[in-house]
Amino acid sequence: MSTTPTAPETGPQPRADAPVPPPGVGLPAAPATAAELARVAADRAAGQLAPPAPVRLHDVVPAPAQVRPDPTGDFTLPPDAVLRVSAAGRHVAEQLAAWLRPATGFPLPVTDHAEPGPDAPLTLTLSPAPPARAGDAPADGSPAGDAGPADRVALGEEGYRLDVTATGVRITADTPAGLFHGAQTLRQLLPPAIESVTPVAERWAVPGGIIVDRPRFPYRGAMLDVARHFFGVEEVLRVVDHLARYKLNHLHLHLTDDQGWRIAVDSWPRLAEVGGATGVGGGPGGWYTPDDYRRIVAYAARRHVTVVPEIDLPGHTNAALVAYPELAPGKTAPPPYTGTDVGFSFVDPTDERTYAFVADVFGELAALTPGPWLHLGGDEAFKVPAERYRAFVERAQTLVAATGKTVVGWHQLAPAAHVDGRVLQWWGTNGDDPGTADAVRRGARLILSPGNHAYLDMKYAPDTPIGHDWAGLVDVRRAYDWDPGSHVHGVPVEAVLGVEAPLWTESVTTRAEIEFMMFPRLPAVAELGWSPRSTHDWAGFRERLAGHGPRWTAAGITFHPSPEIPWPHSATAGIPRQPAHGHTDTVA
Ligand code: TNX
Repeated sequence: MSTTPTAPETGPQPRADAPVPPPGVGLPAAPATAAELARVAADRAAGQLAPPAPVRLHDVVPAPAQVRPDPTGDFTLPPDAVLRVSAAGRHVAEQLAAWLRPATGFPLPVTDHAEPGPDAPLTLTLSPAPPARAGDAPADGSPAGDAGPADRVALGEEGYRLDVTATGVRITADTPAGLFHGAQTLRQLLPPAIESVTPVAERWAVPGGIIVDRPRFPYRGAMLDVARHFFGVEEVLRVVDHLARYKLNHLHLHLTDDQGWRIAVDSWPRLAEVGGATGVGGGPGGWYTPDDYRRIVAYAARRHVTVVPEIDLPGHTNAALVAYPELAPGKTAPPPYTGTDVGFSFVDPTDERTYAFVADVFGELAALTPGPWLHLGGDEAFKVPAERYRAFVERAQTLVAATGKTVVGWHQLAPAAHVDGRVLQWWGTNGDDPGTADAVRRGARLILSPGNHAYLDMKYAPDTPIGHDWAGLVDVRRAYDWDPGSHVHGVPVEAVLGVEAPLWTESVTTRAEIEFMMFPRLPAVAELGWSPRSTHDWAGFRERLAGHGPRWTAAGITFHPSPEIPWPHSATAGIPRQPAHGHTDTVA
């Protein structure tokens, strides 16, 4: 069931200086009959009476680089809307239509630009952006805020332009990724009920104006630890959707740890078969077959998310040692580990067999992974003496680089020699880190995951029922109030590749608990990665974020109703204050 929304031609009249609608769109020039005259008059009256769009153009998370609202340009999606798309953007248009069909109940057919047919109210176009003009604001700098005349910034690999007028919505980008991000923005500009999986009676209004947008940093990610507790493919795909909503473009999978090895390796089959059979608390564990992993990678790729697989070495390897005692320093298998301590295990750095294992595992993983990154861990190898550790890491880095991929590792890798392109993931809690700054001077780039701001496994508050607090409590403000561009002393913004929010899962066991820890902090970190620093504003962010609560409720996404956010009442109704163990879906 749905109401009959106002037809596109009945919206408020465009201002004289508003963009001219393409021919064939808008009011008929000269109605021929009295009946047509009456219809146009009625439509005009309805347009004047239509309430403003419930969402404001400024409400998008992450905040766009440039926003220029035009209240006379509000648009209402009609039931017979068609999406017209240039060929290379077809897949994005199909995705957008699939997001909008369940709640609207509209058929929303997708047609090719090149095919004959009426002009459509929703148009997605891949076209090279006009070159940036001298004096234009850089998209990653200031001043941004409202889009002024300087709305011709180069859109780049991921940018887009969204034009909403009374007669239609147009998204333009240079790449499918840009179109996809623009489509996610449009989704957020529709009323929250757009997230409903069943048809809703609603006026599907979009606020008028122009958004020109592109990211501040190229790497924006989240990590899911599938080693402490295993999460199946469906759970991971849902996490990919969460990332894509907020324009995050990397999913780091922590695939191995003491408690479980989660990816099948043909040349070392016991890694998954034996090492994958355990998990924290003695649960059944699990692992991904190559086909499972390919499915995740492909699903993510269609959402412009790159998978970054991690094999954690030389520590965090108890599960591998259980499977292959020859890798253990004493050559005897340790008992399987289902606790939550860290730092006790390591592969034997003095045995050549260990390096054959490293080469085989990363070789197979590289073949399965289209993305450019392989993460080799490197954290908390407390039992390996510093010199041994450094020598091991330097060989492992070389073996990873030999697969043709770029090495990523936790910032404990810093003392090791630089290898081309190397990226360190910094998880410290004190930005005064000379070792990391030195590695950056030697060529490393940084992904920022400060434990006391970006760690999604930290508790929000003392009474948060799951999570850690070794890095302190991380409420939404703490997740939001830091600057990746200047966080580590001596690391210039040019060396910052981006941000990542890791979710370790020692105490996280269900889909609902994943979401409870991610929302609402994931959008906070996403905004730090995407939005120009000049848009940073806690007061504005909490207001914008509040409007997302009803969206998550409608989409069945569990979230922590943080008291810092002025949620509308409807957003928190029905949301449990604490995640229920064993439930995957706590919201109707
Ligand atoms: C530290 S941060 C770890 C993980 C734990 C996490 C818990 C890092 C690279 N290693 O092994 O799961 O703390 O917060």
